[in-house]
Parts: sequence; C-alpha cells; structure tokens
Amino acid sequence: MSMPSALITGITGQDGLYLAELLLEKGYDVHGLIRGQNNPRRELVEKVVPDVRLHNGDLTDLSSLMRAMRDSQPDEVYNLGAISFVAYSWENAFVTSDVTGMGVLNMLEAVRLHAGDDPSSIRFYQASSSEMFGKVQQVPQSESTLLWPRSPYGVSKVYGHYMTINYRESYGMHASSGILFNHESPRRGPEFVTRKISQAVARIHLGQQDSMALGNLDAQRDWGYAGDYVEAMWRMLQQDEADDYVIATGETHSIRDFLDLAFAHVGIDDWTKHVTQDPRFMRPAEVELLIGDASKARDQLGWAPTVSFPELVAMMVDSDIAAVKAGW
Ligand code: NDP
Ligand code: GDR
Repeated sequence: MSMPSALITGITGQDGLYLAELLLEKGYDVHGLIRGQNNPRRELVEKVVPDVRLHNGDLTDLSSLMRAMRDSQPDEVYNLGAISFVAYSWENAFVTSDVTGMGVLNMLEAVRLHAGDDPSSIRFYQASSSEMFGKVQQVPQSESTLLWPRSPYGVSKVYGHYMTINYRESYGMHASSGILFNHESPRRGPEFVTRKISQAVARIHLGQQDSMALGNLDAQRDWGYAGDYVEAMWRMLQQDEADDYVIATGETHSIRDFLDLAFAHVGIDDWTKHVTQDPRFMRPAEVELLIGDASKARDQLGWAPTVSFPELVAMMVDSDIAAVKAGW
C-alpha cells in the first residue's frame, strides 16, 4: 500500500508544525500550504520538518488551493490556516472574515472539486474553536451547546463550522470539525496570553525585564497542550463517519492562575509588582469562561489529554528561559 498523503494549511503555525511532525512519524507524505512571497516562518518549517513539501497558496485564493490539491494529491486535508488572534480580529474584521470564514468555504470547494465523483474520498478537518461558544450559556460546553460568538474571529469560525457541516450533509463529504479549546506550547505565538506571560517571566527571572502589561486577568480558559490536540485531529479523520468533537481538558483556570504558577516556577511568590493592567489589552467583548466537555472524544476517539496545567506552564517557562539564555 502506498503511503497516505496529507495537506496542511497553516503549516507555519503552532498546530501546523506539531501536526506535520505527527503525520511524518506515522509515515505520511506531508504537504503544507505556505503563503506570501517571503514568509518569515518558512525557514523554521524547513528546519523542523524538512521532509514536508511546501506549496504556495492563500486561503483567499481558490485557484491557488486547487493547484495545491493537484500538486499534493492528498488523502486528508487539515484546514488549520486562519487569522487566529481574537484581539486582532476587531481591528481587521473584514480580512478575518475573508480568511478565517470564507477561507473555509474556499478550501471545502477545492476539496470537493478535486475529489470529483466521490466527494468522500478526501477526508477534511476543520479547525473550529471554543471561541464559537462566546457568551456563557452553559458549562461545561459540549458539541450541542448554543453558539454565541463574541468577536469577528468567533463569528468567522461559526461560519466555517456550519459550512463544514453543510458540505458533509449536502455532498456526503467526509468533513469533520474539531471544536478545540485553547491549547498552548513553547511554539505558541507571542501575542497569546500564555506565551506572553512565559516569555516575560523568563526575562524577569533573568533580569532582562521588570514588568509586563496585561488586560483582563479574570477570564478563565480550558488550557491544554497543543501536542495532545493534534493527535485528536488525526483520530477524527480515521473514523468511518465524519463528525464534530469537542477537544478540551475539562479544567478551567484564570489568567491569574497562570501567573501564579509561571512566577512560582522561577521562585517569585508575589507577582503583583511585575504585572500592570493596561486598557489597550482589554477586548470590546470578552469570553469570560470556557470549560470543555470532551466526553464524546474520549468515548469515540479514545482521546485524552496527557499534559496537566502545571506541567504545561512549567514547560513553557523553561523553554523561554532556555531561549533567552541562548539569545534567541
Ligand atoms: P497560528 O496563528 O499559530 O497559525 C495560523 C496559521 O494560519 C499560520 O500558519 C498562518 O500562516 C496561516 N494563515 C494565516 N492567514 C492565511 C491565509 N490567508 N492563507 C493561508 N494561511 C494563512 O494558529 P494555531 O496553530 O494556534 O491554530 C491553528 C488553527 O486552529 C487556527 O485555525 C486557529 O484559529 C484554530 N484554533 C486554535 C486554537 C488554539 O488554542 N491554538 C483553539 C481552537 C482553534 P502565516 O505564516 O502565513 O501567517
Ligand atoms: P484566546 O487567546 O482569545 O482565548 O484565543 P488569548 O491567549 O489571546 O487570550 C486568552 C484570554 O487572556 C486574556 N488576556 C490577554 N490576552 C492576550 N492575548 N494578551 C494580553 O495581554 C491579555 N491579558 C488578558 C484575553 O482577554 C482572553 O480572555 C485563542 C486563539 O488561539 C484562538 O485562535 C482560539 O480559537 C482560541 O484560543 C480557542
């Protein structure tokens, strides 16, 4: 049997890199979509996963997606590409809708057209998000919880989520959607709160910085480890039937809890003198509380998280201390 082939959009992102590593380990021929004439993260991808073949393309450009499908001939497509920073989505609502929302439709169309007579022959994964739950209706949140997004990003993800379900129902596509709660790692972008904290704590610990400015410290998130979450994506596409799954740890913590553990890890018990609050980092509408109920994924995919919250915080702070020491 020939090796299966996969195309990943968002290959330069946190999840794209972990997923590429996972699929290579499993013997896949891995392809990645990369955008821009000179993407600054291309070098990182080529260093971490040199066996991945990169194809130029953009989620807003259907013909480039069709070309990437033709050149990679994938059995599985993982649509991870998005403008993913919630705060940025208010300032750039149109482009977020185009990429994070309409981009999903473009990718579904590229898969459908490429698959021809048998639309289910290519399996499709959509990166849906707990941000779709938005305003708290019930906790823990599950696959059947009402969606009430609170940002242009969240609204765009809802569009992509329902479009994925619609293509499954309309064309019989094997299109699954993972409703993933926040997941972090040393590869998390520095604009997200966990990495912003782990980087600042490392610099404060090493005497290179004294304080950091944050926004709302009371929001609560269900934070897991990205390496665990890409395994769930792969498991979804190995099912006979496509479906939607919540992926989460089932625990929630505030930004303050993250600060407690991150500073304690470097021996600082009182972080209040190192943290200021700045209205610039407050959001026009906040998602106050996320806790996921991943029992469906546990029962049907046999998936469970392996990294605890304290382990995750320690992993991120240690990695940033090593990076600062190495002068990265
Ligand atoms: P990142 O922000 O790290 O990566 C986003 C990726 O999307 C990058 O590779 C980026 O490429 C790419 N991208 C942006 N715009 C375009 C475009 N126009 N065309 C093609 N690619 C584009 O996100 P994560 O890895 O954290 O997340 C992966 C996916 O999962 C995203 O869709 C995100 O919204 C979703 N998600 C993430 C969660 C999390 O906690 N991490 C939770 C739930 C969902 P470039 O280098 O060109 O900018
Ligand atoms: P989120 O992640 O919006 O949940 O989206 P982020 O880390 O940006 O924010 C989490 C919470 O922290 C609060 N916060 C701050 N956030 C940032 N970025 N910077 C700050 O200075 C700061 N201070 C407080 C926020 O208000 C928020 O409540 C992430 C992304 O990966 C999405 O793409 C994904 O869909 C969801 O997780 C699930």
